Amino acid sequence: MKTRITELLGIEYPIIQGGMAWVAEHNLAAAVSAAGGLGLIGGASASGDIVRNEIRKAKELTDKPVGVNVMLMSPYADEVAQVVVEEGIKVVTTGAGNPEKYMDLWKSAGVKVIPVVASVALAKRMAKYGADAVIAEGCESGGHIGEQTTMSLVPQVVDAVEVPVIAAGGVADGRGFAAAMMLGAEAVQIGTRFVASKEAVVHANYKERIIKAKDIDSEVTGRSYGHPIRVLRNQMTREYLRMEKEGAAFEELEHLTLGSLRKAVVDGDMANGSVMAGQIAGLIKDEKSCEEIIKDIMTQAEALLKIQ
Ligand code: TUI
Repeated sequence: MKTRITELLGIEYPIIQGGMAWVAEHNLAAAVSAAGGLGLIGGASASGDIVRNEIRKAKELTDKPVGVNVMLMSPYADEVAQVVVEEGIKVVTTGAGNPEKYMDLWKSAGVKVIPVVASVALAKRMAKYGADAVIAEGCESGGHIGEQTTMSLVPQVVDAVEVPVIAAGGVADGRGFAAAMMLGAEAVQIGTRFVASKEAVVHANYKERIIKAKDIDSEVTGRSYGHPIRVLRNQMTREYLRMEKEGAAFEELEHLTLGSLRKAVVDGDMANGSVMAGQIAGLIKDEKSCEEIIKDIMTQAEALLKIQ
């Protein structure tokens, strides 16, 4: 399937991987790229040197292009922005902020810039500042989210900008992919489905928690502080939401979620960890290789899209 995104990125299938903190490391990124999608290394809150090392390891695993996601709230965002240029990365996605101040640096180095947006206003602004495409990410997604659902955000962004739009949030199979195309998207970004992949270097408990998740198992912490983060419900979220309801100070709660992502991904602590996942976790029933995930999505989507 050819779209402006497959052409722009030189990839076989219009599927890109989310830049998930702690999860999107070199093994996953290389596996998604090798399978014909676009794999990304998640810069998250890692230093420039850590990201540089991840990029180099990914390049040892695949000749296909691998991108980097720059998490703009990271204290290391400036150095990671520089590292991607030094390492010859050709595609950058950004999240959790406005990447305007890096646009000149990246564009002049020939880097394709694809910001995640959660509103039409930011999509328009990014297109004006030279973004090559935008990712319209609905609040079904895991992690840091906006307010709009994928279903309403994607067509509104498609109508507002000329650049191609990638849909994110709530896509884990060919039906979701086909629906995104019907909304006018030219690719999808997939996160949660790739967490439960064979190649994801994530604690087995995390994958199992996603596979066992029901539709209603996710919760949003931090809404009242303007820091909404979608995670699967556990002891930590119950405590967090109780304290949030009682009006606890943001600083008091922040430590509950920030360091706790590592607890979930690395230690497999499903009680105290921050188990970030999208609402579509309930649809995911098994661990598959990235290649199987991508092939299954494309086979199912192509059959559906031919019917109409
Ligand atoms: O970035 C994400 N998802 C994430 S990042 C993350 S790690 C983290 N660590 C510390 C603090 C916060 C997060 C876990 N999950 N998705 C992309 C995304 N970006 N979703 C929503 C947005 C967004 C929201 C508002 C982008 C821009 C924006 O407004 C910026 C502006 O200035 O208008």
